[in-house]
Amino acid sequence: MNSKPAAPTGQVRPAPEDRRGFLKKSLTLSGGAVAALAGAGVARAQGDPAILKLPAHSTGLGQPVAARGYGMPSEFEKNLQRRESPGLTRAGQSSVAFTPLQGLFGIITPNGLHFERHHQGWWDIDPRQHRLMVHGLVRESRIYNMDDLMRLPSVSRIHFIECGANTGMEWGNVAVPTVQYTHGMLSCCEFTGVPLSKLLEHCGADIKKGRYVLAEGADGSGLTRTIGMDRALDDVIVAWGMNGEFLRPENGYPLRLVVPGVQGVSWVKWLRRLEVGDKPWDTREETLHYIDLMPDGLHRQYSSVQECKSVITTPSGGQVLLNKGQYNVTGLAWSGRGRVRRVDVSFDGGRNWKEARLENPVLTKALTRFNIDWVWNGGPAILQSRAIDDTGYVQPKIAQLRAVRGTRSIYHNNAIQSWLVAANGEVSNVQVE
Ligand SMILES: Nc1nc2c(c(=O)[nH]1)N[C@H]1C(S)=C(S)[C@@H](COP(=O)(O)O)O[C@H]1N2
Ligand SMILES: [Mo]
Repeated sequence: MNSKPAAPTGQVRPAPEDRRGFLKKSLTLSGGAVAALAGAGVARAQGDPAILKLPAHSTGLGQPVAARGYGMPSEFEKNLQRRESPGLTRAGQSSVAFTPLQGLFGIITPNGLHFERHHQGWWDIDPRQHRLMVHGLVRESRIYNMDDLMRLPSVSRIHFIECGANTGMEWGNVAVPTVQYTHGMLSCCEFTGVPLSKLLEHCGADIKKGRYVLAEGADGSGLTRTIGMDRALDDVIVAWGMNGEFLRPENGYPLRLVVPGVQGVSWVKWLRRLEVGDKPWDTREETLHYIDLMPDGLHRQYSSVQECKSVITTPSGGQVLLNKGQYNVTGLAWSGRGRVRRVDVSFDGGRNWKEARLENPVLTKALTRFNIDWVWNGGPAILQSRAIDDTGYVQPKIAQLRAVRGTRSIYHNNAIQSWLVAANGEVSNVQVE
């Protein structure tokens, strides 16, 4: 197989006369997601040298066990990477690397592909040196080391994390070509840690007077966010585990806050301090940033729940359908308020809708995978998905969102995404009123 270093999926432009060649290359470049696009017409077994000629792996001796103490993806999948959107920020230390949603299956994000967002760079902190202080309106201020924390009763829960700025570049108009950049500030993992409620109880927090908790990170940005006490006592986790292993350094090793349903900025990484208080702190990251500029010129603050949203990940911008016929259309849906109840898919820009299959598990405040069959007739088509959560909230069209929020927002864009499939099979990002 061809293993040339790859261009990003969005830039793949196959020569029309070499469709088989492109199919091979797309397998190499982008893994299973594009392979699925090959659709029908691949049953050409007779005379196929890939079957008739025995390859080395069928006749020789393979690699021994533990050749790699920590396993790595196949050589053929090396194009599936987190990527930085060129020119988004001036310094890589205050930037974003997006998750390649187009190449993932199911609902769990592999740890090495979890998106990254840092305000002042990431650190690999020695867990023996790390401390968490809990103080303020508590009976007893305490300082925990990692061993202390891991002796407390822990839970493991699957939740999505989405940066409030996800899809933010698309407020004014179409801005970026692929689902990696439109929706890739989104990941979903199983997190393990001690419920914040247990820690607060352990310190004797005054939950009558202390209506708020402040969380602070140990990185240079000293990132701080206020969390309401009701939420703090509900499902927030002080977490060290991520998909069965310790958090990755980029994602807050050795300790981060998990605030299910709430925008990423509240998921404080390298968590070092929790303070119980009687009013919101109104820190920089909740008064100047992560706020919504409304059409009347006022800023909306503390709009931290990520509303119901969905996106088709295959086919999506930058991918190419090789020929007409049968396809599996797949995507992700989620809601910061609970479970996804239903996802509808349109193939004609929102005129007609069909209900998609939700794959198990369908968990609260987690990504939900949906699938739906589609027979492409070879003509232009506009694909959309629309999610409804168990509160009955329906994901809005971009025009509905703009009618309320105006066009100058950055954060909290949960609009329906449209992908245009052109007659030549190329898929691109479009906006439909
Ligand atoms: N200490 C600290 N915590 C932080 C940040 C940070 O820069 N420093 N970034 C926040 C933002 S804006 C987001 S979206 C999430 C991103 O988490 P991730 O890098 O694990 O994807 O972490 C949040 N927690
Ligand atoms: Mo964020």
